Amino acid sequence: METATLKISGMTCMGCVNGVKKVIAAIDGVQGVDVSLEKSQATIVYDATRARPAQFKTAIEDAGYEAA
Ligand SMILES: [Cu+2]
Repeated sequence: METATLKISGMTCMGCVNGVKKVIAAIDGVQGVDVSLEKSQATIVYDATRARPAQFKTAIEDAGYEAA
């Protein structure tokens, strides 16, 4: 398993956090996701043979936030 950390901007409440969690968790190969509103950060544990960090960024952006 690999761990990716992404900085997310645009999250303002727990609804945003849950929305981000949901889109990340829906990606094939994602084992676990933790999103911190305080740190504006997502920590994602994933299977590198099935998912790529670029997909996380795209999913977050599609959900309406900025990811880096
Ligand atoms: Cu919100």
